[in-house]
Amino acid sequence: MHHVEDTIAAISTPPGRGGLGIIRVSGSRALAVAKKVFRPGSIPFRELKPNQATLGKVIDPSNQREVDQALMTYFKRPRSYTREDVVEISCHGSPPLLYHILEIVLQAGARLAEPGEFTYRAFLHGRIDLVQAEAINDLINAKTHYQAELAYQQLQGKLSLRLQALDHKFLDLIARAEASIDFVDEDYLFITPQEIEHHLSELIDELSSLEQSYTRGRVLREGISMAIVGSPNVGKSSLFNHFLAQERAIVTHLPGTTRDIIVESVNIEGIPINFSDTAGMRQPADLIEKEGVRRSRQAIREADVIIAMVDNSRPLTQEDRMIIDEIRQKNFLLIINKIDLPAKINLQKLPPSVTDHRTVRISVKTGEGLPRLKEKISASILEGDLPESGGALLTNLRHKEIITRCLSATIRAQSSLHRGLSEEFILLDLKQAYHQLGEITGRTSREEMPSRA
Ligand SMILES: Nc1nc2c(ncn2[C@@H]2O[C@H](COP(=O)(O)OP(=O)(O)OP(=O)(O)O)[C@@H](O)[C@H]2O)c(=O)[nH]1
Ligand SMILES: [Mg+2]
Repeated sequence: MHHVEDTIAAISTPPGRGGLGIIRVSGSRALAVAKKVFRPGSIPFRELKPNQATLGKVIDPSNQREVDQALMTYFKRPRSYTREDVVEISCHGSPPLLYHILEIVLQAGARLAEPGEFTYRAFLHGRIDLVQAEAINDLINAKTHYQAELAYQQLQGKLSLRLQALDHKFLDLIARAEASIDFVDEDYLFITPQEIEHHLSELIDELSSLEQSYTRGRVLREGISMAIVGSPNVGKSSLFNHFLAQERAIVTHLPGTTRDIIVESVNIEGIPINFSDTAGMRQPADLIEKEGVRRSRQAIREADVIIAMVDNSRPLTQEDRMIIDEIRQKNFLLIINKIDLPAKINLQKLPPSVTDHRTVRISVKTGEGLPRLKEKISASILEGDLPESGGALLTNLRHKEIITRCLSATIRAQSSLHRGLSEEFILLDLKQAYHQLGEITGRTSREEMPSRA
């Protein structure tokens, strides 16, 4: 377990070479450690001011040799990332140099920080809650712009605020229900059953809406799966290659070129997508093609979004219609490709529900319609209302599972009320719900943590 009394240090910049490398030190001895290893250029060490970068030299105390020129910034507690005294030494980003300076810092009285220990201290000292600590990790690991934006909003406390509001509601309801039990003889109702009912249904609404936000949050965090399907030769692999910006799948003029599923991840409008190119669907000519078609069907079943492609330069075939029929229940877009060629396609026979707003006309060859297709894809995934509400989305499975448990406990409390059970029973579930909720923000574990870990 971590010793929170220790002064900790680590290289905070990523491994590898770069213009700058930063060593961070946090804890009660941070300044004392810095004093041994850093000599300011123009002022005595004791005159260093917080929040100001000072140019100077890093010194190896064992032989008084200069190691590097560096900037040192001192953040005085509690106005620092960890709420402890923090010193940052910004030197040149050379791995052997950084390791050498880290060693000097450790010899001067710091201990090597565990992974995530700076953030853990920020949590421990109440500067951030657990949701925000997790957001820092998400932000650092974000792969797309939206993921970064969502994590940043979570770090700014949007989700925490929404959870805090819930927390207060629970606490208020619990307090008033308890008072009604404790002062039952006083002929004064602290809360009527109608009021309890009102509060409970408010809580249930809010918890359900949070729970539902997880699906959209998950899309942004983990991405979705999307498959292109269609008859042979319509241009599926050509579009796939276009999105990948490389000639990943073989494209030929021969129908039946793609025989197996190819999956790659791409990033469309900031959304991470697991994208599959599939074998053209038709009456299979041989065993391999038969297996290919079976896999295409499976891809249709498993994908979150389907792109069904047809060819503008020829009339719809039996196969085209069969495919469109198979995907109608799914979230899909109908793509009419090869609009650079004369139109021979007959869309009249398709139901309006298919052709209305879900159709995009493109030519992979000339590039026409492709930007609009990207917009359509992101809109079909996000249903158009992002990212304003983004920060208060649940993106994390841990959070979602806790909210689900909290919701069930609240629903149990409501049914106890409906069955006319006494406040004690309702309170039991309410307290459990409140306890669950605290596990998201870390309130529960902080309450249970000994004050000195
Ligand atoms: N004129 C024109 N030709 C295109 C367009 N897109 C693709 N093609 C051509 O259509 C042919 C088939 O393209 P593919 O991408 O292999 O088609 P596919 O749907 O993957 O075919 P299978 O793998 O056999 O199912 C190739 O000769 C492409 O160059 C387009 O927008 N316009
Ligand atoms: Mg193909």
